[in-house]
Amino acid sequence: MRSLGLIFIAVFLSACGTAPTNTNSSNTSNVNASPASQTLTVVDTPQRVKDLMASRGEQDSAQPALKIVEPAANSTINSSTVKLKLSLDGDLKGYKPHKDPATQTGNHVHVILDNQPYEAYYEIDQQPFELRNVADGEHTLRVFPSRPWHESYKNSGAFQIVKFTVKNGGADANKPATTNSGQQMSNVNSNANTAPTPEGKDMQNSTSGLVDPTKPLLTYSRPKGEYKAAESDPIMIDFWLTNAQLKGDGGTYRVRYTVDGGEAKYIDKWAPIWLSGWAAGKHTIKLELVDEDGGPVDNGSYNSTSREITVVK
Ligand SMILES: [Cu+2]
Repeated sequence: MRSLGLIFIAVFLSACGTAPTNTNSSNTSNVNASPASQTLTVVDTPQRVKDLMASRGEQDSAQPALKIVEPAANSTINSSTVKLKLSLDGDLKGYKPHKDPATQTGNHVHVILDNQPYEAYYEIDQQPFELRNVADGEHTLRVFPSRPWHESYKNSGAFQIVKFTVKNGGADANKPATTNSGQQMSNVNSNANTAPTPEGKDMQNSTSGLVDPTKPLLTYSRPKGEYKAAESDPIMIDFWLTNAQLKGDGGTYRVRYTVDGGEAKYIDKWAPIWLSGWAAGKHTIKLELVDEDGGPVDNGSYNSTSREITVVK
């Protein structure tokens, strides 16, 4: 509420012509701006990403086809640790998930349990991946391949969703969510020193919504987490769409985004957008799938997702 108030004050001041001269919208340096008065503008893909694209040869036009081998669709798992196995196929053009140890970046797969923020899975054919402390109940798992800068591949076959159920899994409902990606085994009874350490993480408690995978579905992907230095401006919004074509792509749907509860804006073509002008601090990004009149399109509540990110300058 306080930040809304500040926006109104800023608008009022500029309407009266008494605003400082450095608040025009083309000024993206925001030297004197408070978080409340940020003005976001859609900008071109940043040069650093264009350079990365160019250095990757044909990979950007790959058509990766991802399959969820495990958990099997509609299976029941009697454990709170859910092992994930993927297979990658299709026209890869050199695309391969792998984290480069030097840069700590690389191609990876976004893995989404229910409607939680995604986890990154890098070594999909080298190391197992597990979701830990998964609560009893019905769940969905969504996966899709991503580039080092977290832009998803959007060809058909790239996205997969399965439903599964955890029964008597014994997850600790009181366990607090961990915020880092704890790459070591969470249990202490492991004596398998020779096994590769699984990638994975303790999950927050959640269950699936009443999601129908055959109906229009918006999957929130980015932004997520903390943004620093060159990555903090511009910041990419990216998402996956299933069974829904946007207005600008010949369909009727729209994706609505709202930052910090401000003015709603629309994305009418399925592609990432880059927003510049972020002030340091926490921000909330809401992505919604709506029909051509702006009405909500519900699918188990997944089509309206809010995430908090932190911008560090
Ligand atoms: Cu990513």
